[in-house]
Amino acid sequence: STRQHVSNIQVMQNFDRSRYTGRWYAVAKKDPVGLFLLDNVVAQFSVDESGKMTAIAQGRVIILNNWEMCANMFGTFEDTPDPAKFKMRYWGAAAYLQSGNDDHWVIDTDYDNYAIHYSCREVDLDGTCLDGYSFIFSRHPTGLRPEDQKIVTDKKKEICFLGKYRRVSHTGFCESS
Ligand code: FEN
Repeated sequence: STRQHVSNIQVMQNFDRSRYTGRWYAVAKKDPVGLFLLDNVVAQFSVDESGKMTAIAQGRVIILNNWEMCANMFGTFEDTPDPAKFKMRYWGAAAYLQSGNDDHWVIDTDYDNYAIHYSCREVDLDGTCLDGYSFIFSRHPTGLRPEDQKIVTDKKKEICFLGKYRRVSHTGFCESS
């Protein structure tokens, strides 16, 4: 398959942020280089009265001395001319969690069942993505519906992350905290 320029990646047409609000369970993820969320990742998107999108995310992390924690992360989104492309500023509730600024693109979603998120952190000289991450989200804690799996596989190919995803397990680790 041909390598894709990040600038040529197709994103969701006419993205509707209000239909995207609510809870999304990560069912698979492609990790970036460096610190990230391990598993039990759940995201909750909101849109405030002025139309600004925000989100909170939880996920399991292992900090120093193999200490398991549930990380609470916050994100605020800056709009861009493309309604499906955002700049996300993120930080953690705890000081040991890394903060940053990432692209946040919605590649595809039907709003009711699945969503494919993409973030390239570093673009190579040839225009391809050198370091990035992606989440496959489901509205259902049990995972993707069989009818959505082909759509998701096709999109993973288009963003050149096919074969780089790991399943995200949900063990209830973050539900008590
Ligand atoms: C996203 C959508 C909803 C909102 C947000 C999202 C992104 C979350 C990110 C999390 C990063 C986590 C980090 C963890 C960390 C896309 C789900 C906000 C980008 C960076 C450790 C691990 C071990 C340690 C210290 C810190 O910092 N983890 O010793």
